[in-house]
Amino acid sequence: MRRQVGPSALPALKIALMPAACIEIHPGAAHLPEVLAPEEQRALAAQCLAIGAGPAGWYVPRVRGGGRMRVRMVCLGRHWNARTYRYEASRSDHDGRTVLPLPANLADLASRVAAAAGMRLAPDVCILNYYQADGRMGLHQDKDERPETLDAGVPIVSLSLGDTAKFVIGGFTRQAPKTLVRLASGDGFVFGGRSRLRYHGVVSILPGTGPSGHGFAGRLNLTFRQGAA
Ligand SMILES: O=C(O)CCC(=O)C(=O)O
Ligand SMILES: [Mn+2]
Repeated sequence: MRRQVGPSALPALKIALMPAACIEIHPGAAHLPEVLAPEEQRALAAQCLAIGAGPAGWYVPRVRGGGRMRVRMVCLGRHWNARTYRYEASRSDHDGRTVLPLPANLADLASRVAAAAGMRLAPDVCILNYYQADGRMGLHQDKDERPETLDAGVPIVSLSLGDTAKFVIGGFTRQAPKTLVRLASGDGFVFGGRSRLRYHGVVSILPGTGPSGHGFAGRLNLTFRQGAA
């Protein structure tokens, strides 16, 4: 059973999605600017930061070669192991802690953002990424979920909070031409269908571009996935 995570003092996050523009970048890949209203962004950021500050919170993954990723991470629902590229129940590549459950309100939010882009998602995992000013994420495919999920084109839903990121989405090889999308606070990005396996990454963070009053510096990103269990 999924349980709510985070201090009980936090208000339950009731997201009334703003009527958002849905900008098609490729068939199956869409940018939804400001899908979250400012107060919804603040509540979501508070929930993410509370999770990250708790036990089994933020850590910096080390990849296969031993290098450190340029982002702090927490996985909810299942843990993504940066060395094996597999999902697992505990953080065996870091501290062995049991992964935290995916809060029901976050899963529900992701499903509704997917629906706003005309897709269906019942996520079992959320990866929280916390980027500092020098954070980035290299070009990659999200392909570690179950083959049937990938084959069906079940989307990834990404939500961004805080500083704007220069996000790129390309094709099905590293060399394919890329489109730059600036993901600002409150933006959604959904890629599924024929775009599910497109290469993508975060080139840089634009420090100081996030809204004031969120109570954190840098950028939070949540990516929701189905098929990790
Ligand atoms: O931070 C982002 O916008 C993208 C994150 C991402 O691609 C991932 O976590 O796999
Ligand atoms: Mn990704």
